[in-house]
Amino acid sequence: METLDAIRHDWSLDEIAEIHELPLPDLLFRAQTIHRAHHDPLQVQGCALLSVKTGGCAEDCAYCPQSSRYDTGLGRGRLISVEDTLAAAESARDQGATRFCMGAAWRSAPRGAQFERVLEMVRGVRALGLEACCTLGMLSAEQAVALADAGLTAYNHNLDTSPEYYGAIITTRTYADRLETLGFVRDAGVTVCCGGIIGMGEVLADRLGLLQQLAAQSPHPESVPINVLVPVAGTPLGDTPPIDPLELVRVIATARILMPASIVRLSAGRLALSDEAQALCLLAGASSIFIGDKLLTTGNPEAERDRELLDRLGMRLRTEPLTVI
Ligand code: SAM
Ligand code: DTB
Ligand code: SF4
Repeated sequence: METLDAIRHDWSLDEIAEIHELPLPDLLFRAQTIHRAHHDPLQVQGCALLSVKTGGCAEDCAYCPQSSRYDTGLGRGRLISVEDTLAAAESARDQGATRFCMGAAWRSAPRGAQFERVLEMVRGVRALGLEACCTLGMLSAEQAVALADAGLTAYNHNLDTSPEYYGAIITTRTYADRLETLGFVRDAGVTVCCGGIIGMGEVLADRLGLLQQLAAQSPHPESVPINVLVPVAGTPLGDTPPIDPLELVRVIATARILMPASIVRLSAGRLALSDEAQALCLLAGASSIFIGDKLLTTGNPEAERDRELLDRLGMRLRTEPLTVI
């Protein structure tokens, strides 16, 4: 048998399926064992999200309320100011976040004044003592280096699903496009935040395929957000039925086992989960949540409610940033 927590990039789909299909007590035990060897099991990192440019995106991601192809009532926003961004970052810090993620509904990060403004936002967020993360769509190698020079901690760029199911969800860009941007981010020395979404009508093999692709990256992404689809009326996936939360627990535990040192984040979709389901996700090895009542455009539990939940579990928000670069 392999060493339980060896860092590997060559997991086969059969091996991943074997882990994912373990009896839940065995799966959770294995995930906890690995989690405790690499992470503090009582601490959760709070991240905050801010949409710095909302809606009007040219891509056709079937889950996304910000695509200009669907009528979700969002309109077409402009890039907000550095001042507004830093005010939001400061209040996120006051609520207990140590990582601040700025999202923009762009196919690719723009050049010129708007990009310069994003760099200014990154510098300002770092100056507040927060980790800074951006998700701006595709990047060039030069843009990745400029973000690194501004002090960016992490870049979020999700693979979303398996290569096989990808085409059913997005047609306007490819898996290879995503991997290319991730390569630029890695080469620039910025940490990688890369995960996906479950509950989009995919089959089990797609979840296993996504996990295989995430773990195949070398080094593993430092941060792996696992989102549950938030169905938004007007998008092609607006009527998708909810998944069994225990399926989310299995995906989180499997990610935990495949990528022992990575931070697995329980990301979008928590409003639809019971406190008990969220507790199981944390036991399965998730050690980060978004705090604050808004994700990018959809809702998230109130910070106060999350504090109460962590209290009831005897867990707490980390007070220090996790990633130092
Ligand atoms: N435009 C950039 C991009 O796609 O890379 C950045 C912003 S995009 C909204 C960031 C991520 O949010 C997507 O990759 C997707 O994984 C996630 N996301 C978007 N809409 C979602 C939804 N309705 N439910 C769950 N996750 C969602
Ligand atoms: C990620 O994986 N989840 C976050 C973050 N990366 C940018 C985004 C979730 C968005 C959920 C839908 C919305 O609020 O618009
Ligand atoms: Fe645009 Fe990102 Fe939404 Fe896709 S997920 S439509 S790229 S904002």
